[in-house]
Amino acid sequence: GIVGVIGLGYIGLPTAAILADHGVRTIGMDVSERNVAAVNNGEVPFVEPGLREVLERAVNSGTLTATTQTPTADAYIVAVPTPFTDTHSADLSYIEAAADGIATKLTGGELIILESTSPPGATEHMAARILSARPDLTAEDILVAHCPERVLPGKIMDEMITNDRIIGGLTRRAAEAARDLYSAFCTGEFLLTDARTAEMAKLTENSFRDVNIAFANELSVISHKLGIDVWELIELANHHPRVNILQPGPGVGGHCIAVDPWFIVDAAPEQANLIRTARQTNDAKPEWVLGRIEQALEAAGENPTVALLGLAFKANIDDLRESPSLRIAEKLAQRAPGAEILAVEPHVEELPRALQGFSNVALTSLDAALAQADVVVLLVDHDDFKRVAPEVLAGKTVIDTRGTWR
Ligand code: SAJ
Repeated sequence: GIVGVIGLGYIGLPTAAILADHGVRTIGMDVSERNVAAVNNGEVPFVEPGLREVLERAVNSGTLTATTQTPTADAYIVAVPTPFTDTHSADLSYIEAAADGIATKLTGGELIILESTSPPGATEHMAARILSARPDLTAEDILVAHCPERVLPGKIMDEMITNDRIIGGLTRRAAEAARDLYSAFCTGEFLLTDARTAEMAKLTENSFRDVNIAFANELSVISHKLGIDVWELIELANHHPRVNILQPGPGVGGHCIAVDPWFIVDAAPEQANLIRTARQTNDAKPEWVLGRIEQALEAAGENPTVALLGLAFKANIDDLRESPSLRIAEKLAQRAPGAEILAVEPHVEELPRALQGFSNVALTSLDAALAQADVVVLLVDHDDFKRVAPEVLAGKTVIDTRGTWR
């Protein structure tokens, strides 16, 4: 059968490429004409190691094509964004738009899989929306399941094949049909459950990580106050057989860990206290880092130059979504008009939009920034930055938010 993948972003495109590379006729759909044209040329519109080769192979062999219209297919995989609104609730409008498009194509018997990270109940909502657009169909005529994606950006091409998959069906039959589809390429274990539990499982995984990082970030603030090296502290504590603390940093970014816990808070506001506090702790970390930078700039005298190393939300990727580093750069540009800010981000070619229009900010090479800076702030532990020799930093004020240079 034909698989239609709705949304060709960080998850949908690798999914479509891997399916097609395993011989499944796949049609990818995206609202962006630019992305669709890129994909049809075998080009990846973002950075993900290993994706280009697989995409090229799939496009050249003719098993993958892309279009801006919802395709007619036997199975659909919905991988569209679920951003959150100003009030921290999930914005389901992209899922609804995908459902509306799919509804026009159904003849009965199709499998529809929601992969987008979703608040509890979203899969039922999607199915209800499809059925209300198609009163000629009943719930038994469509197979609907939620299979949350849990691949790690930067390692997507491996993890998509090897990770275990949670498959939550609205019915048992839907879960089994989804399992059959994923078995075309996935070598991990298939864990069948209901849709709500699957939705919550994904949110729980990311909240687990958020809470643990919040613990590390709180420790770093406490350690700074007490004159303790937090990285040594955590390393020592982690020698205990039952302790495994994550790493502090300038805050938590990305489109998942910084977002998903809010869906749990929104679903159970009275009960989700620890999860909310962790989110707030991590969200407050950039402001704490900014305070330290401002102090260093004050001590550096008139018109200081500050190098900000890294704008991405984590190491070795170009993804700027919800990036604490980018937020720090933007706020510093506003608050320190007298300072010269040299931003270094080897994975982007031009200054991100959030930083354009500030006359005190420039995107420069690592070497140029290090040569000129009075204050050096390491925000992202990109491999390029790990190689900086200690002599180059001598005489400068260094704020290492990741413990990379200790
Ligand atoms: N971070 C720290 N300290 C750490 C680990 C991470 O500060 O010890 C920061 C990172 O710098 C980054 C943020 O947390 O700003 C998130 O990075 P990440 O590498 O933890 O996770 P993501 O957002 O790239 O991907 C996560 C993964 N979830 C889990 O590991 C539980 C991934 O498996 C999910 O598929 C993905 O979210 C998603 O799409 O939900």
